[in-house]
Amino acid sequence: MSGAALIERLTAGGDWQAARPLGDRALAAYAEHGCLLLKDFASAALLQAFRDEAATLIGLVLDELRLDRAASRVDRFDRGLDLLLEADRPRVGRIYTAVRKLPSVYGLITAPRVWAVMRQLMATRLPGIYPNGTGVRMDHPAEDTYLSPWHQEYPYNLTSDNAVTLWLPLVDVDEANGCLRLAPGTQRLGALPVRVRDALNERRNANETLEIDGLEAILARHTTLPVPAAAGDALVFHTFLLHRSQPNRSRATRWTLQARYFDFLNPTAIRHDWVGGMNEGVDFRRYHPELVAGPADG
Ligand SMILES: O=C(O)CCC(=O)C(=O)O
Repeated sequence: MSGAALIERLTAGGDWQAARPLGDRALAAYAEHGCLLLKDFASAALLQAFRDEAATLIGLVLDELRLDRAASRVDRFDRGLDLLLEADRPRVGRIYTAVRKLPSVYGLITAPRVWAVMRQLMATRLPGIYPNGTGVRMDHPAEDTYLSPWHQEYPYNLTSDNAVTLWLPLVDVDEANGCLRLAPGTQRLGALPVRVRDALNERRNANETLEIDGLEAILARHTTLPVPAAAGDALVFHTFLLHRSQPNRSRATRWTLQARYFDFLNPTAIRHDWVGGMNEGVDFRRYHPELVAGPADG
């Protein structure tokens, strides 16, 4: 299947207010490919609320640093963020930690439409959310340090092997600013063995903690494709689906929201007492010694 045909197959629209918004075609595509692109998923009001709230945070820090946003080269809700990046990069790191606490973020990730989709995708009546797996990424132009290499979500978040990530762009994403790259169908491989580099993320870069063993050979057997999306669309994908970041080569920050959901009724989740992963201080090796490949260094 061509990339365009595959994207078309993964794209789902619909009445997001309905109790069961996903139709049979979308559910079949998810079962086969492990991912879906939900068009116009987020409510416009919540998206706007996020932009207003983020603009407020940025404005407060600009004022504190006595920076004049009129000098900004960005003409968007995050006007002035470029000035903050130049003036005080560590401070922008603290804004990164703060934005996930905004009310609009909770509104977006706990909207009834999200729970409806999660109930359908996981075929469960009791989905849960993994609080430490919620975040708002700010990927800045030409800054590659925090880009995520190919990975599955499962070893980072554990909890349930029936689990879904919601990845929601807060600005349009494309090949220029780095939309997500997915390997559809790889969820069927199950949890892949990993080399453990920093089991508890003590070095504070989650992207350098685990490394999939034999990755090149796995990728050689699968199609991978970039998935451009508009602000307010949502990508939903299975916890075993291989995916990775792409660099931001545009002139503005790429803002995206991530939240992770799991099935409370899943046998693995029950056996493990719904325990989360490294963000909850849990060492993956304790729960999955069979998935640890090669000599461990961390
Ligand atoms: O947004 C990105 O660049 C990567 C995000 C990702 O891989 C994840 O949230 O698991």
